[in-house]
Amino acid sequence: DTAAKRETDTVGTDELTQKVKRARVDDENGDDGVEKDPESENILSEFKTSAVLSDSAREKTIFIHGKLGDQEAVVILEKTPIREDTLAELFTGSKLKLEMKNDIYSTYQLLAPAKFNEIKTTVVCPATEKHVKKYQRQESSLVEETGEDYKSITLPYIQKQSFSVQWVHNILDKKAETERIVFEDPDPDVGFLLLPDFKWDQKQVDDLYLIAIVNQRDIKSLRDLTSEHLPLLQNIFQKGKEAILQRYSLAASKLRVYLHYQPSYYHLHVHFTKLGYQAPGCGVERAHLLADVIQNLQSDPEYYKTRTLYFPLRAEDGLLGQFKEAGRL
Ligand code: GTA
Repeated sequence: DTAAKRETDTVGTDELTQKVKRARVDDENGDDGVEKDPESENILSEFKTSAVLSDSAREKTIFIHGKLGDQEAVVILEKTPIREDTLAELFTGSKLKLEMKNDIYSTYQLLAPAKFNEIKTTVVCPATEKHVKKYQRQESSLVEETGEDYKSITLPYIQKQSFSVQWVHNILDKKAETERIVFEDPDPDVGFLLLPDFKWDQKQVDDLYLIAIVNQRDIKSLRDLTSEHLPLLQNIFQKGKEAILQRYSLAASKLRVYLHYQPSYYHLHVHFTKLGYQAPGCGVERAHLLADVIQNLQSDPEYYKTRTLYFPLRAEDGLLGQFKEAGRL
């Protein structure tokens, strides 16, 4: 059936991502650049670019739309941070080409060994039209959503139109990313899985990014939370912080722990990022600190059902169209 097919497709896509990741690790480990692992073939050699969706010289990222075989795909390339533990080898093992010298100032092109030139690569394939729009540079508008607007505009829209959460179910069902799990509480009500977000390459703690995915499958977002969920939220907060301290020696005071509203994926999850790291979506218009969420529900059990919530929507987001049609913008 369709659900089963979609599941196979998603697992297939995950394998694709794993292949890309393995290729990256192999490049790093093998100095001769010869591929020994037959699974590390470069699937992107077949990629045909159709458009650059967005790019940033500052972030050193580029989001590309194109085709992999006959399937639509989005490829995200991101240059990775320079790590302190690689500096000695970077200085001794590179070639240095002088560009200019003026008094005490000089600039060079440092030609580093291949293993330092990795580019973190994310592939979404097959990508839907919604994925293409998500990664396209667009202007945003701030939307004001009352509890009523949620019921009459947002909820019907997300029930029809949101991204598949198959990847989340694959994680919870241990069909994908099992080896990446950092912590697990199997309790069906207050339990969750903590694992690295796929935006984090886990090479340095400076841009640490993990997500906690709740075991309960029917909590869509912040809007569904009531005081009934306090034990769940407190459990994630407490055990998530402990697990990160244990695994990465990063104290709770160095973490930004928050939920997105609106999220992209409507299965409740909590973002754990390093405080100093400006993760995409950590601005005040989208991120809600878990500590505040807990306090708000303690003082008003129906806080998130009744309050007006504010969030940005991109120009091409169908939900924005719904708010406009309803005369709410
Ligand atoms: N471990 O398969 C997955 C997976 N997927 C499909 C999404 N996530 C996953 N994690 C694992 N395995 O933090 C992560 C996402 C995100 C979280 C969902 O789950 O990385 P959300 O529902 O609040 O959605 O959180 P959000 O924040 O809109 O999604 P996302 O993808 O982070 O997009 C926000 C912006 O971040 C994008 O518009 C883009 O500007 C930027 N971005 C997205 N992906 C990348 C990337 N790979 N590299 C650089 N920037 C990126």
